[in-house]
Amino acid sequence: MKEFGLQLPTKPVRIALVASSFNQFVTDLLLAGAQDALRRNGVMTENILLAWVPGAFELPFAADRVLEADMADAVIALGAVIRGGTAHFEYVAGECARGLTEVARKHARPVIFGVLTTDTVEQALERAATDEGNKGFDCAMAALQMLGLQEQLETQ
Ligand code: INI
Repeated sequence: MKEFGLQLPTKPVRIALVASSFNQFVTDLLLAGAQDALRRNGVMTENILLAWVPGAFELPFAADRVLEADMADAVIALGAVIRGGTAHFEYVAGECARGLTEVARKHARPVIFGVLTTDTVEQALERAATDEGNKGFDCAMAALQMLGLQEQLETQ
């Protein structure tokens, strides 16, 4: 059996962070976590791009443009959609997830879903915590692991 495990890329990679300014008190924490994971794993600052969008609904567009311009090998989309009793939640969260999936397929590059979808602000902050369980950190690791897998599959 041939097995390809979770491995970090051996070559330099370019990562794009696309972040939503809606609920920025949460996305700032996700961003800090993602940047921390990238730096700890040797991604040079000059190989990290950061693009802000107004809300999670706009994340797919930004991811698509960045990949279309070949500015990154993988995109990490960061957002926080908090229900707060509005039906808008379903549309924003659903279209964001659907759009990001479409972008990943279109460009055949990893697009990582770092968008929190929670009922409350407290739940969102819990998942963006700086000490443990930061979703941004986890998403950056996922991006690197997917690029590591891609590298293994392309060179085997
Ligand atoms: N955008 C978010 O990122 N999070 C939310 O919780 C949210 N809510 O609740 O409405 C939200 N709405 C804005 C949306 O993403 C778009 O920016 C807006 O509709 C303009 O297209």
